[in-house]
Amino acid sequence: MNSIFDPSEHPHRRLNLLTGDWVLVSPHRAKRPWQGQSEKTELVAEKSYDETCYLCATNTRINGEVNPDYSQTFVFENDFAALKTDSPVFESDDPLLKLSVEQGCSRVICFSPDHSKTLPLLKAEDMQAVVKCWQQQTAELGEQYKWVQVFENKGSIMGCSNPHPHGQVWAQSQLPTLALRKAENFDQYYKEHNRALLQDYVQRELKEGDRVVCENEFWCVVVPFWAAWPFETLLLPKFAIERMSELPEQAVAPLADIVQQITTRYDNLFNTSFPYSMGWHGAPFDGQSHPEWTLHAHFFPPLLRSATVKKFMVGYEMMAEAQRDLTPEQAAERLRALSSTHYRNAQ
Ligand code: H2U
Repeated sequence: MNSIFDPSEHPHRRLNLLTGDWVLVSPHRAKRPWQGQSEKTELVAEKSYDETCYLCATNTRINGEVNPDYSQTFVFENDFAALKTDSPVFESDDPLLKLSVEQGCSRVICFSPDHSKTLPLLKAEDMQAVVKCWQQQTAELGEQYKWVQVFENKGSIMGCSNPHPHGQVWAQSQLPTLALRKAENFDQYYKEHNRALLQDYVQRELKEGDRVVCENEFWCVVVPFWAAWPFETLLLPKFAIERMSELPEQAVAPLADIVQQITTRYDNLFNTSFPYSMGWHGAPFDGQSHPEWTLHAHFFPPLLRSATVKKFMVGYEMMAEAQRDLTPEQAAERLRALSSTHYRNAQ
């Protein structure tokens, strides 16, 4: 083995500054053969309207309510909400069996009435409507709840229950585990450097360039240095902003653009409707300013080497820590090289 360290050759660990978790990078393993499980290719909805879909306009949902004849986004209270507004307050500080009742609400966001249009396929103005909906929902729920989680599960492989393009927003009164951990790490960095961690990080990534996938005047997408999923990305602002609710008007269209840039590249990677879970993290709504926080989004896609072979986070990952084969730099290079025109629009 070569005695000079080469990150694209030699196993090493990288620290995720946001979670405090390490990830093991084993680049030489990318060459191993695969005879394991294959996933089904994601079926792409062809029809703009499906009479059996619970989310299409004018259709009846499972609880008997009829969806309006909506023209852009449509938000409704989840009929099977994971959080309830009126759970009775209760705490148990038992050292072995701790419990704390949580109050909150969960809503479903239909991105558009078109059953076949995932985010990269929406018209620019319809994608902007989705961004404004994320902003409006975050602002509204932030009035009442400390944490507002906007996210999208895309594809059945990620547990998405309905092909109609949609996301969700959950709001709750306590900070969930990952938000709390991130808040602590942002706080510590701010105390040490008097700057927001992610504002320093985005400048560093733009300077280095090899993990940048795409960018515009306001936003950029990188495969983070510490990415765990093969094609995981981080969407970052190039300006100071703490929360989605504070999005300035001039950054809305560029945000819609960058979301379409990254999701188009994802679909083009394996010529499939690329599955992922994505979500937004911004400063908690606790009535205070949080200069240590920077609004950002994560995309966590499960696919590894084709539309049908996914990365399994199993034995070592469950028992020790996350592990990846191809390096974040190699993943960024592949995503960057892809066309920014969606393959379904290219013919
Ligand atoms: P996912 O596909 O990401 O699971 O989200 C869809 C949500 O939509 C799911 O949480 C809700 C499910 O509870 N839903 C309704 O609230 N009403 C319906 O009629 C169908 C689905």
